[in-house]
Amino acid sequence: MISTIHVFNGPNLNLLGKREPEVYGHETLAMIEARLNASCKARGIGLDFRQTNIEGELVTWVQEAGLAGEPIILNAGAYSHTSIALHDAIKAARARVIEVHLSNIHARESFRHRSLISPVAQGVILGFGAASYDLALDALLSGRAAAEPAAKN
Ligand code: CA2
Repeated sequence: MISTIHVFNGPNLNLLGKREPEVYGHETLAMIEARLNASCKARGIGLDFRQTNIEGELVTWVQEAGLAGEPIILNAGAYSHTSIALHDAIKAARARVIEVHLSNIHARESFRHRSLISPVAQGVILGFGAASYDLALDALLSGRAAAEPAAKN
């Protein structure tokens, strides 16, 4: 039984809907949060939705949710491509982590093609704009994502 789902957002995602709509769409982070909140509330599940521009804060949040064994939807932004610290935190977490991206990172600059967190995520959803978050939430709520964290290499 899921009691709380965490959605953690990394650097610059606070700008969503305010700049570069051709890449990231028109929805703001607050709009995504409101929609996910409605889906969770209807099922009596708590939603913890946050954004930070600080790498260490994301690491701490993953550690905390991991200790509680609560699932995480994570858009780590540019830290997805650079952060060994996040990779390690996810690997250590007892919680399931679904990596999401708004854009198809493989169709963009080559420095975005590699994600250091994909190998330790339960699954990855990308390229569907703001709907990437809804698809990740649906995977958790529908039970289509396995209930236990996958083995993490
Ligand atoms: O596609 C995604 O979700 C990304 O995680 C978004 C990150 C980017 O660094 C990743 O490679 C892919 C960037 C988020 C920046 O968001 C902005 C939104 C509006 C204006 C400027 C940046």
